[in-house]
Amino acid sequence: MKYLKTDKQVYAAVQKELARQKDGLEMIASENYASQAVLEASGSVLMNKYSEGQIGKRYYSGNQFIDEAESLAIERAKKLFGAEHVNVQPHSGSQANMAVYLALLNPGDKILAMNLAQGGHLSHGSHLNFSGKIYKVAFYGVDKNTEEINYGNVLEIAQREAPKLIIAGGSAYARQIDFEKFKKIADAVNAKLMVDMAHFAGLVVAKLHPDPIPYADVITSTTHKTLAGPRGGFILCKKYLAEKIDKAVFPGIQGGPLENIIAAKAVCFAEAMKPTFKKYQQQVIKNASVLAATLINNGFELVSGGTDTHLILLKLTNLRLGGQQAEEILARVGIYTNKNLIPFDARKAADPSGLRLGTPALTTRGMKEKEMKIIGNLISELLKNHEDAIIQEKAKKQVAQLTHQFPIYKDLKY
Ligand code: DSN
Repeated sequence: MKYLKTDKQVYAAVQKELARQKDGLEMIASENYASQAVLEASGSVLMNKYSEGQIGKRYYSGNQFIDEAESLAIERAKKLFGAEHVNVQPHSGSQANMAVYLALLNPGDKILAMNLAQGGHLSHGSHLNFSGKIYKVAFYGVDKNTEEINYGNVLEIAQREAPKLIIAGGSAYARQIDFEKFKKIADAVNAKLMVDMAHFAGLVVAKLHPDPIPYADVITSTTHKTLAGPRGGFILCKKYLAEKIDKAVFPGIQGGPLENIIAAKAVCFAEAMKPTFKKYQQQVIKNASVLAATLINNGFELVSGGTDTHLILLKLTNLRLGGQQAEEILARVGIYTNKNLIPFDARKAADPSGLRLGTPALTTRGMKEKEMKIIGNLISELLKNHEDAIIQEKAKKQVAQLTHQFPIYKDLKY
C-alpha cells in the first residue's frame, strides 16, 4: 500500500481494519476472508473501465479484455453450478433480487417469501425495503414447534394468496431447504420459483445442501459468504429467462458493472472448483455442528434445535440478555457476531432475542472441531458472566492465542 500511505487517514483506517480481522474471531455467518488473489483482482485497473452492456455488445470501446474477464466469470459459474444462463453483473445480492423482480413482475404483483423476522431477508418483501413498497407481499414463516419450514403451511398460504413469484432462501435459517417441495408448491399455484442461495451457495457447490438448479426458474446469490469471494451478486437462470434477466440488470437497474469485482468473481469461481473447496465446506458444516453441540451442552437453546448448515441462531431468552448486549459483550473481547430476531420474537429488531453465529470465516483460518469446542465454551462463559472482568480478560487472551495459532493474510503486507 505504498501509494495509499500518502493518505494517512484512509491508510490508518485500512490498517486498523486489517488488524481487527487478523486478531478477532469472525463469526458473522455472512462474512468470510477472500483470498489474496480475489483481493488483487478487486483492486486492479479493471476498476477504471466502463462496460455497460453485455459481452461483445458494449456501449463503450476498448472492452476486449474486460470481455475476456467477464466471459471467464460467466463460463466458470455455468460450469460450477450447472446453470443454463449466468449474469455476473449485479453489484450485490439485493441488486440481484431487484433485477429478478423487475424481470418477472409488474409493480403490484404478489411475492410469497419467508418472513424477515423468521429467517428471511430484507429484500424479500420487507415493508422497509423497495421490495415491500413496489410489490404486494405475503409471508410464510416457520412452524411454532419445530421452528422449521412447514411445507404444508407454505402450500396453504400460496393457494390463498396466489403469488406470481415464490422465494425460497433467507439469511437466518439454519436448516436445509427442500427445493423440490417448493417447486411443487410453485407449480400448484402457477408461480415462478426463485431461490436466494446467498448464504449456502458454497454448500451447494460442495453438494452438502440440496441443489436448487433442477427446480428454480431463477437463482440469486452473493459471492462473499460461504463462497469466500468478493463482495458482489450474481444470477443463474433457465435459458428462457436469459434475455429478460440480462435486460433487467442493465439497463433495468444498473449502469456500468464493476468489472474489477467481476474479475474477482471469476477467481472465486475457479477457487470453488478445486477439490480443497469441498473439504473446506465439509469442515464448515462439521464446525457448525460441533459449535452447536457445545452451546447446547452449556445449556443454550438454538432455534430449530441445531443446524444443518454454516449458521446457528442462538436464543438469549432465558439469559435475560438482549441481542444488542450479547453482540457487544462478545465484540469487546474480539468475537464478532450479530444480533438477530428469532422466530416469534417478543423483542424488536434493534435489540432482538437472538444471536446469529457462523463458521465460514473461522474455517477459512483452518480451525476445526477442537477450536469450536473452545470457542463455544468461551462464548457461553462470556454470555453467562457478562459482568465478570476476570472472565473477559481471560477470554481476550484465549482469542489472541487462537488467532495467532491460526493466522490469516500472513503475507499481506500493508
Ligand atoms: N446482510 C446479509 C447477512 O448478513 O445475512 C444478508 O444480505
